[in-house]
Parts: sequence; structure tokens; C-alpha cells
Amino acid sequence: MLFVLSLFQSLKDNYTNLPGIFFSMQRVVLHVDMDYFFAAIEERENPELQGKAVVVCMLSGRSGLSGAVSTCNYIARESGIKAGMPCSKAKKLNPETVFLPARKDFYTLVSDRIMEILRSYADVRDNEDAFEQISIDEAFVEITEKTGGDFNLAFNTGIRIKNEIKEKEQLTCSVGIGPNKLIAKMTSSVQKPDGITVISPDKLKSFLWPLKVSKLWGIGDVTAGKLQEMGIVTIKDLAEYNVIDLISTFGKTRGIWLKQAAAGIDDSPVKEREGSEQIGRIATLPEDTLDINLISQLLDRLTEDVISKLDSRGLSFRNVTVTVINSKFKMYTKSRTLNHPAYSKEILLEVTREILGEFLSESRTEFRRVGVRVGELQKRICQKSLLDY
Ligand code: TTP
Ligand code: CA
Repeated sequence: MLFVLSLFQSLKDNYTNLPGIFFSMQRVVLHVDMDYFFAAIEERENPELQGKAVVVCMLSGRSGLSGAVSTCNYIARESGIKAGMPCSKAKKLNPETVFLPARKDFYTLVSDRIMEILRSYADVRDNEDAFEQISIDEAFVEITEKTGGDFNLAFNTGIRIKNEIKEKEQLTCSVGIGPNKLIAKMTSSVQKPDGITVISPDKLKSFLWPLKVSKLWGIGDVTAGKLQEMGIVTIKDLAEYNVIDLISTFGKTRGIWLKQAAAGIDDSPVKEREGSEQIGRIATLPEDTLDINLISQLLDRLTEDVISKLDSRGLSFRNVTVTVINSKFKMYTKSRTLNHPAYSKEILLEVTREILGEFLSESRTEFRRVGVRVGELQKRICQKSLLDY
């Protein structure tokens, strides 16, 4: 018996990459969604905002409050303010609200750092991190291997992730853990803000089936409307509906997807979206300044950080962005796209210094923070010497 067990273990260890009929491990996928992301960053940057209703706006620039609400904190949500609403309406709902213009590039730099934290928890499959960023503040992390398919261990991982983000970024997030992306994504919104929810396979149906079909991730208003017309109200109704009838209304691919999703089945892998990733660093200067030496020193340090991150993952970049926030908290960015992918520190230093020079020649207001970000990342395919010219 012992012999059989050890033979089994040895086969399992040696063939973990086999699409396992015999050895399939329970998948565990974690989804992280930052809480009221843009507004939370603004609160963190300015402690005076604590306890107040805060709205971040995409201002149209035409007049005072002529834009739309990008997001708002939970205090503002209590007055009925929500994303997409005209800022003027938000003001009527709560006249005490603080309105701030969105600083997307700054939020992106914060997002880059959070994504790096999340990535460090992901399984590694065929030399690739099983990690997928799906928006500025949301990502999937596959932790099947790291947890051995154990949902209790996955819960501990979720707590560690929350703590690390809180400690390093002073921001909260909500975590959902499930047997696939679909369930993980739907689970992260169960307890928000600052929540964590685990739906293991044995709880899947009791979680999913009572929900309205419109809650199924991937179903929009149009599909929900059609399903309603067919008498399908809950996800259970959908799971029990005849698949042939679903196919005749929605087509083959969509019909089968609906049937499977309603049963909580989703085999899509957690996989990096090509070209979507960026790596960035931002830091505050020791004092507000226009002194090129002081600023260059910090920028060089940030550049080195970015390069070491690229090195550790064997990536090259084609796009470089430098961000400056001045002492009046105004933010400016400039980007360059190179003709070829590069990964040498010298090239990145040269480009960032050139951009910094342009900023300094245009500005009379002292700088408070500077940041550097690289994008259009790809795996290095050439020898270093070929890319370094
Ligand atoms: P969300 O994750 O949808 O919202 P949120 O993080 O602000 O709040 P929640 O706690 O409910 O997750 O979006 C992430 C960020 O994307 C958000 O902070 C601002 C931006 N955003 C817009 O600019 N416009 C929009 O319409 C939405 C929905 C989000
Ligand atoms: Ca969010």
C-alpha cells in the first residue's frame, strides 16, 4: 500500500503539468478589488479629507463642476452619490461634499505598486506569473499550487495580501476567493469595503443560485432583459434551463457559456493580458525644489528600481513616462515611445533625464514628487548587446 502511495506521489510530482484527469488539483483563484480607489488615494494623500464626503471628478473643464463623478468615498455614497452622475447633481445631494479633479496618472502609479504586491502571491506556470490585471484596481491571482487547493490556506493568503496592501499603501481592498475567475470576481463584492469572502466548491450553488441573473459576471442589461422575457429570473432558473433553447436565442457560444456560468463553471485561465502591464515608481523629494541635481538623484534611484524589476522578470520596455507633481499639487506627465524595445539602465536614465530637462525648462513652480513608469512591456527576445545600442 505504501509503495502504491509513494509511486502515486512520485508520478504526481513529476507530471504536475499534465492536464490532470488523474491529478487535477482543486483550483483556487483570488480576486482583489480596491475600495473606492481614486477617492481612497485622495483621502490618504490629504488626511484633512477623513470623515468628509469626497468625490473625484472627471471635469470637462468648461465650468466649475461640469464633469461627471468618477468615484466617491462611502460617506458620499450614503447621500446617493455614485459613479457616472453629473457632479452638479452630486453637489445637490450633499452640498458639503469635497470635489477633486481626477489625477489618473498618479492613481496609475499607485496601482502599479499594488499590482506588484498581488503578482508576488501568484503561482508561476511555464515561467509566467498566473496573474491578470483586469482594470486599474482589480486583478486575479491564481493560488492553486501555492495553497495546494486548500481554501483555508487561501483565506490566510487573502488576509496576508490585505495586510500587506494596508501596510505599504494605507489602502483597503476587498477580496473574493473561489474555484475560478467567475466566482472569485462575484465573491469580492459580497463584503465591501475591506472584506474577504471565500466560496469553496461545496458552497457554490447556495451562493450563486439565489442571485438574480443580472448579477452573473458577464451578463449585461440586454441579456438580462431577454432572460427575463424567457421567465429566467434567478441564476438557478438559468442553470436549469434547456441549453438548446438558450442556444437558439443567444447563439452557440453564448448559450453554452450562459448554461455553464450558471452552474459556476469557468475554465478560463488566469493569464496576463499582452501589453497591458506597466511598471512604475513614484517618490517625494526631500524638499520642494527645482534643483536639477536633487531631482535627478531621486529620479535615478526610481529608475534603478524600475530596471531591477524589469531584470527580475526578463522584460523590456518601449514606452517611458515621467510624472511630476508640483508644490501646488498639480500633476504633469510626459511620455516617449522608443523605436525599439530596450532594457538597459543607461537608456532609461537618458530618456528620463531628457524629459526631466523639458519639465524644468517649462516650470517655475517647485517639484514635490517625481515618478517614472515604463510600458509596452514584453519578454526579452534578443541578446542584451542588440538592444543596448
Ligand atoms: P470601481 O472598482 O468600479 O469603483 P471604486 O474602486 O471607486 O469603488 P468600489 O469600492 O465600489 O470598488 O472603479 C475603480 C476606479 O475606476 C474608481 O476609483 C474610479 C474609476 N472609475 C471611473 O473613473 N469611472 C467609472 O464610471 C467607474 C465605475 C470607475
Ligand atoms: Ca474598486
